[in-house]
Amino acid sequence: TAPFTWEDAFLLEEQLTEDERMIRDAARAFCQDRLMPGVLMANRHETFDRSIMNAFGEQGFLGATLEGYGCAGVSYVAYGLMAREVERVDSGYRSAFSVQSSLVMFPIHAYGSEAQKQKFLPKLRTGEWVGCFGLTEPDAGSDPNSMRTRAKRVDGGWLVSGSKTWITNSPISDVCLVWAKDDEGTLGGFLLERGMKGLTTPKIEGKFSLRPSITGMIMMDEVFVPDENRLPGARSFAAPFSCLNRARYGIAWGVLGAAEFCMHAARDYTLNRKMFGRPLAQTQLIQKKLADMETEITLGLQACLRVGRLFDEGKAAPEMISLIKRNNCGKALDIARMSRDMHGGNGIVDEYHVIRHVMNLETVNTYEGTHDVHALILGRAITGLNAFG
Ligand code: TGC
Ligand code: FAD
Repeated sequence: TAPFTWEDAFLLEEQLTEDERMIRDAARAFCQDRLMPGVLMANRHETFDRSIMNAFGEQGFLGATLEGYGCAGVSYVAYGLMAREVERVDSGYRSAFSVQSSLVMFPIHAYGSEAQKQKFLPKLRTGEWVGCFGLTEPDAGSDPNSMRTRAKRVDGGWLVSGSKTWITNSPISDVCLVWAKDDEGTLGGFLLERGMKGLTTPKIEGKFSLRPSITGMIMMDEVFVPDENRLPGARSFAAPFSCLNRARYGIAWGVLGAAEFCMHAARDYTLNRKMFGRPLAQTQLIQKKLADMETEITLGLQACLRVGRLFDEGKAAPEMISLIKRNNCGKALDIARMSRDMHGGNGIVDEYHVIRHVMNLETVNTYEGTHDVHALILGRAITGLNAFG
């Protein structure tokens, strides 16, 4: 009979190319050596180490799927494998990586002018500059179409006014990609640069989730944005949603890295801890929990690989991405909570890292389209009826 490897139940390894395996191995080593040692204190003190962006740049992580401008041009499967390794350490670090790559560099690459690409992409690629993506507003979360931020036409450019909230990296960003409606009600993407008059980016304090990531607002009081800073190719919501497709796809891989960490920790802990004269891992209930974790991680990874291959062939529908984003976030959150429970009292201590993943995954289940919003996207596709009204 064929052997069974619990760490790789469906032999994902065999389904990757040699290049993808190399990228994955390098990403795993970098994340464990460079990111893991500082994460406990970053979480405890709610601090983001800015130099991580430069380190991502040195590793070639930022904008890795893009062609030209010094970017690596790797496959979407390779991008997913990187996200999985980063999020094995922390969802907040994966946020920093995915926002810069999929939500800032991708739209400039896809919808920007040649001058915008030349000006922004090389510095974003190295991490010398940090970017953020401003779509959500205090009164427009799941329904970004109800946004109030406006870009008023003036001589030579636009006066942008409004506020964005829950914006990853905004307090440390050199460039903020802000989505706003113009006088005609057409959606546009505007590149606001640090130092522009009327632009401030206050930090949101007191998060109990994603604490190693910095989150803030973008406040805009008639910020003058010259014509050359509007993305010429972005003319509707299809533009920001095409960015979200890429980030959501990366999240679907990423959360399984967090889930794998939590499962491996639960396995180690219950093998080593004895209660009632035997290892906890030798009890039926614990084995059932490990079997559930193994099943969901294995099915989730296989689904990611399938959608990743379709992405690389240009055949990934947005609903496929909703399916894996929703499923994998929900399952990863369940797995992290289960692992926390299996650690008993120790499970609430940050040194075991599991409670941090539980807290983080609450955010990941909510951002980039909540679990229920993705159900409604799928429901719309299944029934042909739009529940969003
Ligand atoms: P709807 O009528 O569905 O679509 C409007 C236009 O957009 C097109 N479109 C898409 N195009 C590409 N990919 C997709 N996934 C697309 N979804 C829609 C659509 O074809 C249409 O195009 P056109 O050319 O005809 O205008 O719009 P709706 O207003 O009914 O939208 C409904 C809904 C709920 C699906 C949408 O608004 C939605 O996805 N809401 C969730 C909001 C969200 O995900 N926000 C994310 C903010 S960014 C973030 O959270 C970053 S966290 C990052 C981190 O730290 O890692
Ligand atoms: P709401 O839209 O108010 O939803 C509240 C609840 O109502 C949810 O359970 C939702 O599922 C439910 N709901 C909504 N509509 C319906 C419906 N029609 N039917 C049934 N239930 C419904 N945004 C950015 O633009 N850029 C970023 O970089 C960014 N980073 C983030 C970082 C963090 C840490 C967090 C927490 C959020 C971030 N976001 C960002 C915002 C994120 O995308 C939003 O929080 C998310 O889209 C949900 O919007 P909301 O919080 O306003 O919730």
